[in-house]
Amino acid sequence: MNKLSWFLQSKYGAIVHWGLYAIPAGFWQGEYAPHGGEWIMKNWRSGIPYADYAALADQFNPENFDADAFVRFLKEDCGFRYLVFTTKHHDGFAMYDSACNDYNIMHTPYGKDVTRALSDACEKYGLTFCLYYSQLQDWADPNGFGNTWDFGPDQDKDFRKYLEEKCKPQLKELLTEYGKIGLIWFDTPYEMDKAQCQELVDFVHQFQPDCLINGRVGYNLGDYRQMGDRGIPLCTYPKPWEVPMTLNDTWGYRSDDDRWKTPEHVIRLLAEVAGKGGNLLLNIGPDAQGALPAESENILRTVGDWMKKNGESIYNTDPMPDFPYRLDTDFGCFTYSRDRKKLYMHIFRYPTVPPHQICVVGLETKVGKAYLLETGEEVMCWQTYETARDEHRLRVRLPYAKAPNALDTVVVIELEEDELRTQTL
Ligand code: FHN
Repeated sequence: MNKLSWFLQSKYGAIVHWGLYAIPAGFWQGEYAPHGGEWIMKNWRSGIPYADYAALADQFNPENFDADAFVRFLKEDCGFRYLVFTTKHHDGFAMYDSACNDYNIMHTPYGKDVTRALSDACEKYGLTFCLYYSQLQDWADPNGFGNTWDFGPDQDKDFRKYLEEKCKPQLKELLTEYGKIGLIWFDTPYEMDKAQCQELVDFVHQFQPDCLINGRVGYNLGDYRQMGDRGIPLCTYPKPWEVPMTLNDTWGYRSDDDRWKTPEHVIRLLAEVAGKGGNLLLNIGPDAQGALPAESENILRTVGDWMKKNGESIYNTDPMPDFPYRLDTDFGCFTYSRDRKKLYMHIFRYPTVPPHQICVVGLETKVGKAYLLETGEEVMCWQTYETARDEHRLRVRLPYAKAPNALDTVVVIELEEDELRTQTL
């Protein structure tokens, strides 16, 4: 099996940003920190001194965090297929038991290895466990990139020393002590040169040859393309890719960030991203106690309920060939089954006006029957070729005046040919 297979089939992953930054939650000494969240140490005024920020470790004590329940929720209630956990973000604090560097979770009142607890729970519930690791930025290390207020200009630092003394030893711990890792999620390679990035790729593969590496290892040396944060390509991108997406505006928890996306928004993103061939990596930012904000939990649960009934139209789908123009009005989008036998029509804007019909122009492939994915109820559909207009038209007539699922009603359209042909302009 191709080592990318699990990734391509997953389509929906969670990235969890959790670290010391969840304690200040966007406010330092009572003062609002612009672009706070996980960047608060760097973004508050001219930078929070390392000694002050590190003192947060003395307060970190999420006593009631239950990794088992957390992972069960992600897998069984939300429908995620993989979990990427921030084992070390740019602040340099390791959320695992690191023998090679004391700045880690074991030296907090909590004193337990959450990375191990999460990896064990992932194994138990069948969620692919993956690691986020900030390979260059490390605001706690004199030779890591980014902390210029404590350690001086970045160009004067000895990055080789950082690589050899912190980055590689920690990666080795993570790759040898936490079981099988689905993928390593590097971030912000910034000024690393290509040889250094390749060195990290080889280093990872030395311990786990099948571990995938995301594009942000640098220079496209990873196994798949990492789109920019919240960056969805306009067209289908036929090679493997993933887009990291926030649920509100920040990644790490901040108490005042209430710009939540709606469940509809997330479901529609999922369909759009899957249709364009990618994976949606949705962010979760637990608070300092490890609890999810209620809004976040509700959104994830609603999306998960939809996935339970309609997941077939997302998981294990293939990129859709691009249509030459936008389909009909703004009804929604298509996803395409990997066995090439079905098109899934995701209806976002349901035609409430009689005859409750959607007309798709430009599909040449012969279609068979159509039905509602959630109930199996057959839906009338027919194709015509209009000579004078030179248009292939597929009409789908929906049986109800009201959307059967207001979030996204999925109609399955069976295909009678293996190739999906669209009309060229
Ligand atoms: O700087 C980080 C940021 O904190 C967050 O982790 C995101 C997630 O994609 N990545 C970086 C910026 O691209």
